[in-house]
Amino acid sequence: MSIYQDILKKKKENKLIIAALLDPDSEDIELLKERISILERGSIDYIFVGGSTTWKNDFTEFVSEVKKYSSLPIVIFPGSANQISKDADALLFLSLVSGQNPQFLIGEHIKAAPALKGMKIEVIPTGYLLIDGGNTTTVEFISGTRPIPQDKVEIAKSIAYASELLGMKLIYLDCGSGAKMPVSNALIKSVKDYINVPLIVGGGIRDIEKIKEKHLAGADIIVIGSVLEDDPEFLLRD
Ligand code: 1GP
Repeated sequence: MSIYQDILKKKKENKLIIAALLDPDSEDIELLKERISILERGSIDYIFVGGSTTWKNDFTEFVSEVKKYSSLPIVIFPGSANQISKDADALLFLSLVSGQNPQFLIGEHIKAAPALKGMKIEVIPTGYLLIDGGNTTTVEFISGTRPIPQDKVEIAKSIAYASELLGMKLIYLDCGSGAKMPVSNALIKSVKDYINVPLIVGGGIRDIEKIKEKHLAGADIIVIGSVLEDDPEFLLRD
């Protein structure tokens, strides 16, 4: 079964999907084996790998290391065309639809296309909306786009549905890594009711109650990153 079929199946069964984000720039490659063995014991469905920058670790080497230690599906959540690897199971072909920067709407995609053509990796077109989480995140700086204020619900809904009409198979509402506050339940619900494709929500989600709340509001996939860096055993205590 493809990753996308698996997501659709779980969505239909109303089963919460949790993705743990490993950002190569925040991880110590030496400690990866231990980090992944803890993730494997928690209730994680997928490992997402990616980030706004790749200054610290070589991306392809990092994904190979993750694959070496993990039996969970690996999904690339790329910050640029440089974040591609044949060792991953799928790649979210993210278009930053909340902004008007052509580089992240189509530019990085053109650069990545020839490499993806020769790979067996499952490519899932995804509309990515950056939402204001109360602080300036790395993705805002790097992408040069402004996040959508949480009360501009109609804007978020229109962008999400326009993305679906353009053929995107997933919609991702993200406040960015380390956001002060996550996407509100009200915004999640409004967008969810307006689209048909599965909804991913991430950024600033740091406790089990919030995970449950966001799922109840309509998130099919919850992405958690920073909390697992600060407290690797977070999901083991559920
Ligand atoms: C960032 O949604 C992810 O793009 C995860 O965010 O690191 O805040 O959990 P956190």
